[in-house]
Amino acid sequence: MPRIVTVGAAQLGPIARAESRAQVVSRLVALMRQAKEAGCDVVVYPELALTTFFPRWYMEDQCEIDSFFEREMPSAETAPLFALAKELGIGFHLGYAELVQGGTRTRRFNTAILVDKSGAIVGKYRKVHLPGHAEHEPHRAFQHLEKRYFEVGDLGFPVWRSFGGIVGMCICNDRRWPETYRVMGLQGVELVLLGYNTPLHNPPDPGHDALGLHHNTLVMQAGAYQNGTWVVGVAKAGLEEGVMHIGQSQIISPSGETVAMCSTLGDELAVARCDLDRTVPYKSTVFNFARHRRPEHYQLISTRVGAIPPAD
Ligand code: CDT
Repeated sequence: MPRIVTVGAAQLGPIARAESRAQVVSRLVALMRQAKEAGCDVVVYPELALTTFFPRWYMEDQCEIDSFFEREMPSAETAPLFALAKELGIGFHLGYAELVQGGTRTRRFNTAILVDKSGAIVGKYRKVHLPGHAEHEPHRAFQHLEKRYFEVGDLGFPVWRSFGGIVGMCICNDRRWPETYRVMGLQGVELVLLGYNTPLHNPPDPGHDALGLHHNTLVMQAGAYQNGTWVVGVAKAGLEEGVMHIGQSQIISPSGETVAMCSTLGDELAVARCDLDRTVPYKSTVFNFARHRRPEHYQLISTRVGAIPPAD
């Protein structure tokens, strides 16, 4: 019997700075209804899906910075999303900026949650690989201040039994690191959900710009194949506050092949029926970790490489 999870990759077009949470949530609600009509079990929204991608701006006023963060989830503004999920019987993945108050200090994370078909939060992930910089770099065309506004996530890369399989999450830049997938792969992950905001222009090395779409697909396809898992990557796309972001939200099978992809830079749903049992041939043969991985040799090799004397 196949284990089908029908997934909707709910790409968002740009979100303006002036757009309210209520306006954004109404866009998310429309995509959720569309996903239900398409037979989806779960709908996946992008990274920081409730606001514009604010790390592009250097800000000093903490009140202004905190206006982009959520203090509770669900909140009054996001409650309609949870209510609709429960009413329709559809799960969702949502990225947002999380502010945690308590103890001696306030903490801020780039976070994603997994919500099941009853509208209950079943998983939370906090972004580990924060790209960019912490100080203002005025020479850049725009900033990428994730290192300033967020702490490194403190939850690791857990997986959850949900939607009839083993589900994991990561966020944007995490998708470029093989460790992200492998840590979840070692826990048997079958479906990785992730959102991204990726500017087309890379200020530190514009030479990458023409390869942005290639690298996006490359890293997610490699992560899927090398760990025998489905990967769903969802963009916030298009020209947002003067900065162009890539789209090509896509659903990738454990073979490493993209089976569905968005073709616009706006709000758009791409749907695929993901048979979680298609992970089995990969996890049981070429990527049977217990049988073929050799972690003890990885350690030996790195020690020996370090021991090679420098050339004259
Ligand atoms: N949001 C995010 O992590 N974006 C980065 C941009 C490139 S690094 C400045 C990414 O890896 O897509």
